[in-house]
Amino acid sequence: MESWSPIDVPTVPGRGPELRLYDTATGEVRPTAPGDPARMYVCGITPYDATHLGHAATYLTFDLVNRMWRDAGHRVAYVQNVTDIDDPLLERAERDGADWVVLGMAETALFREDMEALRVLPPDHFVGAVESVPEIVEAVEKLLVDGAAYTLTDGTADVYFDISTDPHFGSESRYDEATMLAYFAERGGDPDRAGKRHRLDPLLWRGAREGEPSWPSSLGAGRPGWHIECAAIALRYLGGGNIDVQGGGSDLRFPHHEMSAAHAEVLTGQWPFARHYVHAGMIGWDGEKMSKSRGNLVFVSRLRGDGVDPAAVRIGLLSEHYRSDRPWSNDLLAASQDRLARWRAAAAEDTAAPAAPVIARIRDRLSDDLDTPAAFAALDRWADDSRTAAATDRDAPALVAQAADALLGIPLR
Ligand code: 5CA
Ligand code: ZN
Repeated sequence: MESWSPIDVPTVPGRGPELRLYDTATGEVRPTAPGDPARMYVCGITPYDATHLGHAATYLTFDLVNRMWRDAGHRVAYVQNVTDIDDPLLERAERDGADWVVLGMAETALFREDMEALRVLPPDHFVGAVESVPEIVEAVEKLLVDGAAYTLTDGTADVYFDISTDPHFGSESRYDEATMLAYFAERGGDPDRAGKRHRLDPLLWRGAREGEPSWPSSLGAGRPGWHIECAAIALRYLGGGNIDVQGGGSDLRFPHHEMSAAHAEVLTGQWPFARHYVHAGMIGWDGEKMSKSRGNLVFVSRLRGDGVDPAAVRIGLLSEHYRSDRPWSNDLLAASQDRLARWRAAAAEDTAAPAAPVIARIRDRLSDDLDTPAAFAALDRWADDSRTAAATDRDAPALVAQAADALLGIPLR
């Protein structure tokens, strides 16, 4: 499907440092040392509702990865999916008496607008599950031929993945089996389904059911399972495994990223599927994780409609470290608007405090696992210093504005 419009990225003098990121699979902050191009897959939305601040925070995180790689001189290949067919979408359409296709298209269109407003660089390939059915079927066929998948014989023709065929199964999330089973049950899995070889085996292909959409295929009519969708799209559009970053929110650590990685590893024989598994923390509201199922949502589009500057939303969502679970609040928004105004006031002057130290500091802090709190603190100090006798540099207002835009996606002029 169509991605969103390109976003202008100013060039910053000099070259940025190599990005180091925390990897869930090793539990360490390690250099990313990407290939050429740097290859990143980030799990996209299930478009049954508008983009909320939790989604936004996750995509902003990976936007910083993209920006830091570019600043270090890398070309970046970025792929993101849209889960435009899955149970939650069908359930919402049913609840509202809507057509699931129309619902998915409308929410995806709104997501594009929100991402553009937040100055998130668009993925090179923005790919729906529906348009990927042929690749997904091909992947499931291969797993069946390789003996890594099996079809249930209960008349449903549902196809499952046999997790025991991946020798590295579990190495992404590093959870024990009891934890895996609990998350599997909670996040779309079916540990108690009769006829499976292992309770954790995930669905690859759901045979057609009365009243549900399905696509004809060599597997029989049906629709894709969730994890194979991301494995097939990533392998197709990033040209194979050993990608640099597989990203998403921390709720995808298990089962989704473990299962996608297992599918991709068995399909390609390459381990690991991703050199870094990167997970953003959960944004909360009123003391709970913001989630569509809980209904405690603050929508990006609502804030935009209220006239809130998306740059302030960006600051608010990144003012604590991306890996921490963190709350959104009206106070946080107000403080972020105030911060933005102070930075912009300094960038609007004829002279300001010198640019080089603050730009070096932003680059240094972001390259260390995206330490946005410290990068923002550097801008706070620069804006404060710019109101003192240190504000003598004529080039600084423009240079710092360029750097804030290029590295943080926050335009100051
Ligand atoms: N379509 C799948 C991924 S293939 C999916 O999880 N869709 S989603 O719409 O539920 O979430 C989209 C992205 O936002 C995922 O990366 C998810 O981890 C992230 N996300 C969801 N809720 C939050 C939250 N409260 N805070 C931060 N990130 C969140
Ligand atoms: Zn995914």
